[in-house]
Amino acid sequence: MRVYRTTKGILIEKSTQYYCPRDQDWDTFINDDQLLSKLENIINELAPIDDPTPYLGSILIPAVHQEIWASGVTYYNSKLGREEEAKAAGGGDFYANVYVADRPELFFKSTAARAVAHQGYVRIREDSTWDVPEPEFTLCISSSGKIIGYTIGNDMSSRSIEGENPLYLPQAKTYDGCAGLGPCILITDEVLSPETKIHLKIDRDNATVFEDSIAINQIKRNFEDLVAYLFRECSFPNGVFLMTGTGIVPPNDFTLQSQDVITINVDTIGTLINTVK
Ligand code: DO4
Ligand code: MG
Repeated sequence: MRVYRTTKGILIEKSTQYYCPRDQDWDTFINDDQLLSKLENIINELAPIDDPTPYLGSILIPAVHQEIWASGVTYYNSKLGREEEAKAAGGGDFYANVYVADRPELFFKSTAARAVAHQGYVRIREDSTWDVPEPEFTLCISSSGKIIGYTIGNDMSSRSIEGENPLYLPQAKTYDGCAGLGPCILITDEVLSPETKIHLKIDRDNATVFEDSIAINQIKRNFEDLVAYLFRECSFPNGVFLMTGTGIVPPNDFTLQSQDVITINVDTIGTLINTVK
């Protein structure tokens, strides 16, 4: 089942039918360890709506008071890209070391207010010269630390600022319009196929300028370990989103431009599309 937060209220999608529960507070609704059975109960009481178009045309970010965190250097491609980018500044080893360390790299990425929804405008920083999207399989986690669903994240990143000095990471990663999240949350009790693909496409002037895919089984870490580290000394009263890292790194001569259209598709979840402002 998929759950959307929209300007018209919550939308639940099951098979090809859509349901709209009334008067639900998003934070309470989503932060539920039994979310799947709650959704089943709700739709058993409701008739499907005739036309979901107005809801699907007004999708909001699936976060209100949930923080958005991110994992780093969880895929080999990310380790390689970062090593290269930070070499001149003497920071290459940090990335190689964290790739093999027990403790993962976890960082605070964004509040909901700094992130944008499906069809929203992400930004590149004015003081940055080298920018990429990072298409990331993203966990939706309840306040108790249970993974209750999955969504898609775009961890927009300034490679020029991050490459200048690893200590600049918060500035490379967190700024207004620094992330896309959505379009929905996939709620399922089925184990996702390890072959689940993350696909990134970047279009410029109606032509594709970069495209690549990676399967989630190429990740070096397991999702439960990432969550366990995140919850070690942090509590999340409304739950939290955790991006799990990028496995797709465009070539070094690629940088995003204004009006580029970034499309991230993950099998079974859906497609997150953002344009660069
Ligand atoms: O260490 C820098 C950030 C890494 C990251 O965002 C990623 O691997 O996805
Ligand atoms: Mg990332």
